Amino acid sequence: MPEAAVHVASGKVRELYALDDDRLLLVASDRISTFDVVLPTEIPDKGRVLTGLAAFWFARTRGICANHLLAVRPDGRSTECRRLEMLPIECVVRGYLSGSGWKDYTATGSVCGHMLPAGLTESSELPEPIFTPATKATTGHDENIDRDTAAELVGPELFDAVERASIALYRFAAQHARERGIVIADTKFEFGLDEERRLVLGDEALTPDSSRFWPADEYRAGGPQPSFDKQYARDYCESLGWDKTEPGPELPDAVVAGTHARYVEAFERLTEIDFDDYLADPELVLR
Ligand code: PZK
Repeated sequence: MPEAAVHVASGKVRELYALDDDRLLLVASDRISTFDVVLPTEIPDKGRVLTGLAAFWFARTRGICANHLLAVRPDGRSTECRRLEMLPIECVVRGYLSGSGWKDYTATGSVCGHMLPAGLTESSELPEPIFTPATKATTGHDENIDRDTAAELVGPELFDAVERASIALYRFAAQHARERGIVIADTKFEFGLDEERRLVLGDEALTPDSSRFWPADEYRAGGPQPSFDKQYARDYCESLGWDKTEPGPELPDAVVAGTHARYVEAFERLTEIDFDDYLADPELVLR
């Protein structure tokens, strides 16, 4: 529990506290959501896996873009961050056609103003990764917006900067992951400005909660892909005939164990660090 930290916000599976005027504490819980519903059963270590992975990427992408990470706490699930003035757009990069990108493509042949080649199928790899900003919906789902709308929200020069940074971050991570058997189909970044109005990457980045991770050995365009981390939970929920409204179902022990193993596997493949070593010394991911 954070000492003398004031709770400032709750996400679906994370909490945000203020440490002082300049610093925030981001705490990742072990809660898991499927079909946008938080389940009553936790996945042990999930918050530590996501925190460690995000910190790993922050440490390795500082040369591409500055980020808000100041420290990883010994609990392995909390990070101290610089407080930023967050931009009002979600910075999504897509390397593959899935989710709302696939939906928009089937309806219009383009995604957020990017004209795409004809004949792509669901989960197709795109010729180049595309930047597809979205609004931050306070309730319900984020909505894709076109480039002009995004540029109006943040200004044209910041729009250019976040697009370039987002694409560069995605390219770096997607190549790193692909070499280790994981497809990062798409990902969402959130940026802010520091006191000098420099662009800084915030939030959590390049985790399975902020991205679509697919097992590369099962990748085949032409339909939906299994989720690297959440597929056991989704399959179990589907098998119940659950209507995907609150409350979600409890997960049986075998599904919890399988899901836990997949999170740990993603961590170990991407970081090349033994997860038990991370638990013993979380700062390992920063070296
Ligand atoms: C910030 N969120 C979303 C995340 C929540 C809510 N470095 C920063 N500076 C200022 N604000 C934020 C950040 C970051 N990151 C992020 N809201 C504000 C969020 C996690 C849990 F409840």
